[in-house]
Amino acid sequence: MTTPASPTIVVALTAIVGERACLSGADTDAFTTDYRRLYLGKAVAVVLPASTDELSRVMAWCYTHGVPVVPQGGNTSLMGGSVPDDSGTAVVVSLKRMNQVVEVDAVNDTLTVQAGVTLSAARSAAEAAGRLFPLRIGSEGSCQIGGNLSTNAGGTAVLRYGNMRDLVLGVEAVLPDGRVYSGLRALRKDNTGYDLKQLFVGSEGTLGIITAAVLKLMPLPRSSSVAFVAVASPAAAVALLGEAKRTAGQAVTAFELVSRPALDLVLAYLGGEKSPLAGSHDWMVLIELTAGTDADSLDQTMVQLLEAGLEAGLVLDAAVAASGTDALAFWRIREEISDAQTRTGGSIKCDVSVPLSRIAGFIEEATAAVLALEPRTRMVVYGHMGDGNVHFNPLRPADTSAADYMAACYTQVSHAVDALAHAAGGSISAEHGIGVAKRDDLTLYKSPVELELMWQVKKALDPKNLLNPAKVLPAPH
Ligand code: FAD
Ligand code: 2HG
Ligand code: ZN
Repeated sequence: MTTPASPTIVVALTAIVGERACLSGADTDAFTTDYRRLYLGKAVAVVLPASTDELSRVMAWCYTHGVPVVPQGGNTSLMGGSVPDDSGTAVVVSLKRMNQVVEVDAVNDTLTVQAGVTLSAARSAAEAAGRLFPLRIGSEGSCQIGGNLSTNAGGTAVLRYGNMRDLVLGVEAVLPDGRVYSGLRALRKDNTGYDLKQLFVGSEGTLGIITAAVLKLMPLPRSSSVAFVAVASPAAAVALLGEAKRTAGQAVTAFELVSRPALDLVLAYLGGEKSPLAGSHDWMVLIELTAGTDADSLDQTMVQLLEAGLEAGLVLDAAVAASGTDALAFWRIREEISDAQTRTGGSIKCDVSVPLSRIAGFIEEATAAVLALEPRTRMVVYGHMGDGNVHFNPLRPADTSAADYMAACYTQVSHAVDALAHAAGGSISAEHGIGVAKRDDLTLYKSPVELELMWQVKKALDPKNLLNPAKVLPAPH
C-alpha cells in the first residue's frame, strides 16, 4: 500500500484532533529526539489527542492508510523506544494532554488516572488522600503513568512494593486498528480468562496505546530511617541486605548500591554537595527503612542493623540521616547519578539483573572483563541491589572523548557485560526495556520459541506492524 503524502496525513489528523493538537514541520522537533540525544528521528506529524475517542479515530485512520505510529509519554526512555526513526514516515502520538487524575478511591485503595498523568502528579494525588503510590524513579517529574506501564518501570522501591506490573489493576488501551480494549477494573481478584491488561505492560508501545489505568495504593509511611553506609565489598552489601531483612523485615524499602566512581561523578556534577561519609570508600549502600510506626523505633532498628554489620566486618562507616533534609540530600546523591552520566557522556548502559546470590560474583567478573578491554574505564556501578538490578555503566576515561570511547568500546563492552549477566542466570534489561538499543541483542539471549511467540502476539494485535515498528522485536530471520 502506498501511504498518503505528508500534507494529506496532516489534514486528516487535524480534522480529528484540531489544529493546535496536530504539529508538523519544526514543531515536531521536541518529540523526535530521545532524552539522551542519541536517537535523532523525524515525524510526519505529532498528534496530541485529548480523549480516548479522539485517539481511537487517529489510530483507525492511520491503520487504514498504512501510517506507522509511535506512542510517546514523557520521552524519558533510555532505550530509544519513544522516538521515531529518521524516515519521516511515522506519526508520534503524545499522551501529554490526557493528563487527568480521574478518581482516588481511598476505601478501595485505588487511583484511576489518564495515561498522560506524570508519575509525580500521581504520587501527589495519592498523598493528598493520605495514601502512597509507591513507584519511585528519578524521572518522576516528566515520565508518565502510560510510559511507566509500557516499560514496566522499576526504580528504588521495588524491593518493598514490586514494579509497575505489580502495581496495576486495570488498563484501557487503544489497539493499532482503533478498537478500544476496556479493562479499567479496580479489582484485586478477577479470574475471568487471560489477564490481557498485562500484555500492554512492558510491551513498550508495540501492542496498543495505554490511555488510562487503575493503580494500587498503599498506606502512607509515617516514619522512615535513611542511612548512607560504606561497605567492604559488593559481597558485604549482599550480606548486609540479608541482615537488614532479618532485623527490619518488611520495613526494608530501598537498598541501593553506589560505587566510588558513581559518587565522585555525581559530586562533581552537583558542585557544592558533599559526601555523607568522611573517608573515601570503594562501595557504599543507601538503605531506607519505612513503616507506619513512630520514628524512634526505626532509627533504633537502623542503628542495630549497622552495629551488627560493623561487628561482622561488613560495614566500614555509616551516616544515619538526622533529619528529613539529610535524608533528601542522601537520596539526591543517588538520584543524580543518571543525569551526571548523561552530562559527562560516554557511558555504556548495561541495565542488568542477576539473582542476588550471584550478584557480587557478576560485578567482579564484569569489572575484570571491561578493564581488560580498556583499563582506564571508570566503573560507574550502582542501582537497585536490593532486587538484584545493577546499572553497570562503564564510563569513558576522563581524557577520552565520548565519541572515541563509544566507537572503540561500545559493542565489545556491552556484549561482554550482558553475556556475563546471562551466564549468571540474569537479564540484559532489568527495568529500562529493549527499545531500539537492545533490540538486536535479543536474538542472543531469547530462545527461538520465545521470539516466535513474541512475534505471534505482535501479529495478533498489530497484523500490519504499524505500532512502534522496529522496536523491541528483532527482525525475524
Ligand atoms: P517514554 O520514554 O515516552 O516511552 C517509553 C516507551 O513506552 C516507548 O516505547 C513508548 O513508545 C512507550 N509508551 C509511552 N507511553 C505510552 C502509552 N501511553 N501507551 C503505550 N506505549 C507508551 N526507569 C526505571 O525503570 N527505573 C528507574 O529508576 C529509572 N530512572 C530514571 C532516571 C532518569 C533520570 C531517567 C532519564 C530515566 C529513568 N528511567 C528509569 C527510565 C524511564 O524514565 C522509564 O522507562 C519510564 O517508565 C518511561 O516513561 P515515559 O513516560 O517517559 O515513557
Ligand atoms: C536509575 O536507577 C535509573 O538511576 C537510570 O534507572 C539508570 O542511567 C541509568 O543507567
Ligand atoms: Zn534504575
